[in-house]
Amino acid sequence: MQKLDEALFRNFRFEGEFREYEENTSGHINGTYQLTYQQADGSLKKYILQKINTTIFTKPVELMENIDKVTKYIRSIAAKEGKDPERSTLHIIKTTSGGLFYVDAAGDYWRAYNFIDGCVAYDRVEKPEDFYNAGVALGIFQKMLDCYPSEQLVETIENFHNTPSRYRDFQRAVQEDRAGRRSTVADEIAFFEERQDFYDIITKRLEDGSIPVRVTHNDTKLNNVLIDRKTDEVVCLIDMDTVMPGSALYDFGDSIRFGTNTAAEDERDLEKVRFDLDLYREYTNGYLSEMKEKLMPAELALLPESAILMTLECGMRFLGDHLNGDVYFSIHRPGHNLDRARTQIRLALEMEQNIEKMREITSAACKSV
Ligand code: ADP
Ligand code: GN1
Ligand code: MG
Repeated sequence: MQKLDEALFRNFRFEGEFREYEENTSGHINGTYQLTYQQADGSLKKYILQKINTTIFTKPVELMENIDKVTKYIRSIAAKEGKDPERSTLHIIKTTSGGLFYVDAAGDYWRAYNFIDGCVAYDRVEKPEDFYNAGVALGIFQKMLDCYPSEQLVETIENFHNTPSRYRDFQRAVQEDRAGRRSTVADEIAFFEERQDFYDIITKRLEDGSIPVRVTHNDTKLNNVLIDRKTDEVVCLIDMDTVMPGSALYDFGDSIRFGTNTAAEDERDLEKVRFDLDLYREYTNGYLSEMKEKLMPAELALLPESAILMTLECGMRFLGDHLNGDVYFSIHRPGHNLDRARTQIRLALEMEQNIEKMREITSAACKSV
């Protein structure tokens, strides 16, 4: 863990006296720290401080402008709907000079948010109702941003969910074999090669206009969803670095990828990794209770396939990173990215076997009131 200097914190408009900080290691990309400040009345107030991973997010200025625009917009809608704007989305804590981020002497970019208290971001579904509620929350999020002009947002990572482009990156990783691991993962590589004709199911429809470009979150896994510890209500979606123009199917598919897994994303015992069809039903019912009138028939028809696609895409990204020598996703043990890739393979296989049932569930959710 990087040791932080209190002097860094003084660059932000945090209220009170600094008391302590701790690291949160659940994300794979940014450095996340939870800071505690004591207020004059003795109460404690928390903040989130993050070091933006600028190797991955090469446009941190535009990224922060995106987040500023979208979070302000969500807060204004929440206020109109009588909801608490401060719990409806992230709120950037400005730097002492009024900026959206602080650049330190080493050139690292730091940003801060309000800490949304009393919440938990689960790494696995614990109660099916939570997953239903997460589906509702994604629907509300997409609906709120439905009228937001997507051209005002910068693509923070180009081709982020362009699966054919991800597959080309994967093929390059296989070819270059930078970490010398290719021969040990031949079966896993073959798995992704065998499915290459499937990878353009969303991009080709975005290109020919048969499905629309919307403002989407693009990283909707459950640990980017805050759930109230006491009421179990979904409070909001966090981790807004990839909010940009995309397809609603990316968000739905990625939520299913992560949440329907009966085990952790990095589980080593693959016997524990199953695709839970009941959880697919929960999320689909929740999501479509908000979005079924908004989505076009061509989008509704692709919901089950989008789950398989996002699982395959994530799997090839993990395996590609394993082949590249673990340069993208944070790892906490040797072979971590390979373990993650294997869970995605297992899940995608089970989804493929259940595709008809997934279609039935999706059609039923479209018909129900
Ligand atoms: P990464 O991009 O690395 O995934 P996240 O922005 O998702 O980073 O943050 C990592 C974790 O920190 C989240 O899963 C959540 O547990 C916690 N977290 C982040 N922002 C907040 C916030 N504003 N309030 C409460 N918890 C937060
Ligand atoms: C990363 O940032 P985090 O941990 O929420 C990744 C997602 C992957 C996910 C897999 C910017 O998400 O695309 O689906 O890991 N984010 C980025 O767990 O690459
Ligand atoms: Mg995250």
